[in-house]
Amino acid sequence: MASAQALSQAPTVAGMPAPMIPYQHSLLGAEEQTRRAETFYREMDGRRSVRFFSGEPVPRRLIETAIRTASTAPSGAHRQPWTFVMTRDPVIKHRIRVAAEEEERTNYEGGRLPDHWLEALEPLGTDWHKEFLETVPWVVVLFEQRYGIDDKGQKLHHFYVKESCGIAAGLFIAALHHMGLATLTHTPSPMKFLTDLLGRPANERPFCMFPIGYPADDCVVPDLHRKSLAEVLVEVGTAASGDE
Ligand code: IYR
Repeated sequence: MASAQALSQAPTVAGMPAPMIPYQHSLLGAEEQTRRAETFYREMDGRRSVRFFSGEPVPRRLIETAIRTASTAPSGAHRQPWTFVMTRDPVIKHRIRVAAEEEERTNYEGGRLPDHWLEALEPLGTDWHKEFLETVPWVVVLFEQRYGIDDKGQKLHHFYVKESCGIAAGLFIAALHHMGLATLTHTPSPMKFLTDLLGRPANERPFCMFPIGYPADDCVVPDLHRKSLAEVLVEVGTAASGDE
């Protein structure tokens, strides 16, 4: 019989039930659960979007591992509708910067961003300058695949593409933070230029871009505060007896 490992790597086939394998799960115990929950929360609460990077190189392997982590995201019908494009090429990063700044200049100064949007960005201190796109060691662009191509060259339907890519993006930034790297979830708008610049096929659309590196020694971030639990959480209904 094939090992669970081998089965888990078998591709699923549309219209065919996937073989079922036992789920590997370890019971942690209440104390360990609480410890892990708190530790992970504190770690993630320390993450910030960074816009000032040092030029210190980052090994390719780390970025690959973050992409592998991102690619564990759940996705509609397990179609994994994403492509991550990574580059450390100075010429490509320069081209990305020039094109992004051109779009952003039109946003900020050419009247393309409405006043309420400019006002919302004010506390972040952002403007059209995107120097970080060149100073970072790596730029990764996450493309959403609006549809797939099967092995016969036919279009393959993808489901919940935005949701799937959003979750993958979340896992990606968590993975980078966990390995001591910094990034910015960057969406210069419109992003069509990335499709052309990076030579991506017609079924892919840029979803977001991540400059990745170490924060610069003098890196600053806006003093933002996160909403309290009470502001983001609503519990409905009554607890079952015995629940905490
Ligand atoms: N994409 C622009 C504007 C921008 C939009 C949002 I929403 C932000 O949270 C930050 C910036 C830029 O990157 O400057």
